[in-house]
Amino acid sequence: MEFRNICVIGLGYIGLPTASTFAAHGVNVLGVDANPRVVETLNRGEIHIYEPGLYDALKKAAQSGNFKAASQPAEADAFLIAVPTPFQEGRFGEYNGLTYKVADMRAVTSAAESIVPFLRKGNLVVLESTSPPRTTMDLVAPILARSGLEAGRDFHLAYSPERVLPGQIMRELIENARVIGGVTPASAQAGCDLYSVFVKGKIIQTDATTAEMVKLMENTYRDVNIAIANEFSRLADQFGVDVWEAISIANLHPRVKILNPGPGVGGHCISVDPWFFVEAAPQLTPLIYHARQVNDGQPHFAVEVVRRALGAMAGKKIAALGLAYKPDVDDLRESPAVEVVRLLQAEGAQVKAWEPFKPDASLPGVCMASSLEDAIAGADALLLLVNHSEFRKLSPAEIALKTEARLLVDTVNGWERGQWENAGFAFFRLGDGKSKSVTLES
Ligand code: SAJ
Repeated sequence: MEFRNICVIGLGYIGLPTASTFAAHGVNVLGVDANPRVVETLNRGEIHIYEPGLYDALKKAAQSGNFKAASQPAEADAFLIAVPTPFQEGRFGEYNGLTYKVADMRAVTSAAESIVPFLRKGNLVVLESTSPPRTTMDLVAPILARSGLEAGRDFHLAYSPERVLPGQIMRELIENARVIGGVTPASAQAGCDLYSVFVKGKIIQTDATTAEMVKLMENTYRDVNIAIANEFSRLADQFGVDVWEAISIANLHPRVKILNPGPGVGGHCISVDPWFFVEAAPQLTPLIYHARQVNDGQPHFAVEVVRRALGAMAGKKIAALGLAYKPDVDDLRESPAVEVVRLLQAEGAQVKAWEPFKPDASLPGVCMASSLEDAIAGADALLLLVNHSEFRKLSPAEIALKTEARLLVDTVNGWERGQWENAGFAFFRLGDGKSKSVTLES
């Protein structure tokens, strides 16, 4: 199949890079977003999110005339749905006394509904949003059937998850292997024809539900593996062992690859997607459930480390460095760093947060600093929450001149103990049992 015009619904972290990559490869793309501010920003030639390389790609796409943003879809050869699938705020499911988070599929539902008036025979519709198993068959196909056309017979329908890593999206979109699950083999083939426009990695065709499950399995696998690293950090702390050293030694084993502990697991993918399995089959997912519990509990462990370093928290001034959910991105969604800040404030600490990738972030109850200097100047302690490259490069001696703080807590293993101790700082690190022997509280 050939695709001249496509419509990408949802212009966020996945939809926008995908739209601009198609446009850069000569496809005429209409980008659709429900938020009028996003549409207006993009049509002005500006951009509402940060992702390395995205701004330049979009600029080129707009200059070539291949990209335009709008609030409503229009007729096209293919429709891509790349909208968020978060979990529902404040709503939980229950199984055997355990509560679990449930998916909020409203954005997928309304994106599918918005396509109905424009769907024509021979079109292709692809769902990219990470979704609970069977969403393509049981949610999207019935909505599209309201057009009077049947998926697999009159038009093609496929599920093709994005699997790109924020921070490296523009490269991974092209280079990663891509799975395409069709409601029929012909639908998978149509999806393959579409993505072949730019994908250089292997394209694997399968059925829609397998593709949905592949995506959830990947992120669940990572979540469970981070959970064990986080659990190791608590154990190491208990036994006076430096978990970072222990992990680096264990990882010399040819069949061991332990991930990094930290203040928790955030973002809109790994901290959300495993719940889709739990919601779909709570009786089958005790491991997945408990891994989520471990990772969601990790900000409390980070706070415990801070408490140990600072003693009573009331009135203590803490400079929190980083709020993003992981290094070198501007995304604050489900960020464990934000959770740590909130927990510290609940204990009476006065936290000032500096996030270089989103200095103008506005989070209820969180006091934002205007610069690194502003955050650290009058602080009692520095708290490293995100391993941003620019934090790793800080010079301890220079920082010592800019702050009254002589104590720091590193939750991400971003800093060298010796360097900071030489500059006069008492050094505490999450999962580093060696910090236990230092007691500053009088
Ligand atoms: N994290 C750790 N320790 C680690 C690795 C990560 O605590 O060793 C934390 C991060 O700090 C962050 C969270 O986990 O808070 C998730 O970060 P990530 O880099 O593991 O993953 P994401 O959410 O940015 O992207 C993931 C990727 N999935 C996998 O690696 C299996 C990506 O390929 C997916 O496309 C993406 O989810 C998605 O959109 O689903």
